[in-house]
This record gives sequence, structure tokens and C-alpha cells, in this order.
Amino acid sequence: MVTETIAVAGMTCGGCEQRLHDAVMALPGAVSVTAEHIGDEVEVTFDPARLDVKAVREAIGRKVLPMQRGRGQIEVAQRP
Ligand SMILES: [Cu+2]
Repeated sequence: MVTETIAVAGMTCGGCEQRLHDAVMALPGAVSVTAEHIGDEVEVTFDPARLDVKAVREAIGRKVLPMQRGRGQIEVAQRP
């Protein structure tokens, strides 16, 4: 298993955390997801044979777009 921490700026509450959690856990190969709106981080553990961090970022990005409407900025930070 591989664990990656992805910076996701703009989550404001437990509802944001839950939606990102559910979106990532729906991906084949996702094992566990911890989203923290305090700290702006999503920690994802996954099977690297079935999933990669790029797909995780894309799934977060797709889920984040509807959350941005009428709200603050939510974005998936690029890895330095
Ligand atoms: Cu929220």
C-alpha cells in the first residue's frame, strides 16, 4: 500500500471532508481516505497496482468543482 498526502485548499467543514472522502473511496484500489479541512490535507492510502496519485487528484478535482459554486476557492494543489 502507498499513502500520499494531497494538499486541498478550501474545504470549510465536515461536509466537504465527507464528499471528498466518498469521491476518492469510490475509486478502485482506494483503501482509506482521511480528509481534514483544518490543515487542508487529504491523506489517501491505496493499492499502487490499481490506482495512482494522478487519478486520485483528478477525482478530487471533479468533486471539488461543484463545491466551488457560491463558495470560496477549493483547489487541489500541485505537487512542488
Ligand atoms: Cu464544507
